[in-house]
Amino acid sequence: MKAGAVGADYFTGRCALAPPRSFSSVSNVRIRIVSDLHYAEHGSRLRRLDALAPLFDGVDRVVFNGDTLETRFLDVDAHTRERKAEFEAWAAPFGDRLIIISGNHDPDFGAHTYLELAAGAVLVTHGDIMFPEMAPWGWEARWYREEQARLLAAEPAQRRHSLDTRLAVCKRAILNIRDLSPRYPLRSSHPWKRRLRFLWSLRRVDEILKAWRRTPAAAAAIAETYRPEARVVVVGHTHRPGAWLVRGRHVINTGSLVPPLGALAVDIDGDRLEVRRMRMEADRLRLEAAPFAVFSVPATCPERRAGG
Ligand SMILES: [Mn+2]
Repeated sequence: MKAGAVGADYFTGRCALAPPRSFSSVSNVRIRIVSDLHYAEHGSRLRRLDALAPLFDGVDRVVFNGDTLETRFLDVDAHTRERKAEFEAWAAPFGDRLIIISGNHDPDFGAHTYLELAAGAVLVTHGDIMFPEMAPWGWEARWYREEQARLLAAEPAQRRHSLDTRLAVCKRAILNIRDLSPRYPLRSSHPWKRRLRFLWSLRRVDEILKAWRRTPAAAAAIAETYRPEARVVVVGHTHRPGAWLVRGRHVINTGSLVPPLGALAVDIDGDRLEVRRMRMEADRLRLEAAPFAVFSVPATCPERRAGG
């Protein structure tokens, strides 16, 4: 698909699947990106989907950049099925206004594994490809590393080094591990199982801190490796919100509605990119009026390679 096919230079067409058709007729698209909502998951502040309504105020499109909700256990868990049905019923009226990128908790949910916005200047992806272990703090870390390496090695050499392949492999590894593991489903209403998971997470606290430290460079490396023209990389995944300048690129992590570190929304309007804090207040999401950070996005990318 050619960049021109979607008109106003926001979607270049180089996403994993075709972008919504309506983009072809929109010339000035204001886009808001959030991530890691983890709807109705243990610990998430998002208990009611209608709390998300303010996200649609003042923008044309809203992007949920992964881990919107848990979708890995549809076959074994009624709670998961109910939440997904609820979500789909809630999302249906928004149609093309809502764009869903898959994460590691929802690896086969949504039409995209990444998006390129502002003519390729902004790369948006959940961030589960930042680490070979996918989530280095998880008990499955080694399994993911080995499974991703195995799947990648099985890809034809000419396809191995593309962003699409890399992300497809990541999502496939997540689904494979989920199927292989005798420990699934992890979800359980039993408090003692939650306690065991909590104790495990304490063991992994050093891995979480390391992953936080590695994230800005790892996100920048995605652009350096696959999309050199991207000046801004927007990720989530680690639940640590922030904005960093890494080797000439801006990296923004939109955090999570799972406490304690907080969540950010990224608004792109023309060449202006604003980052603002958001929080749940009385069951309604509130975005702070004053931006946390403002960037100017290049309208064109001179470094863009043809056909890359
Ligand atoms: Mn994630």
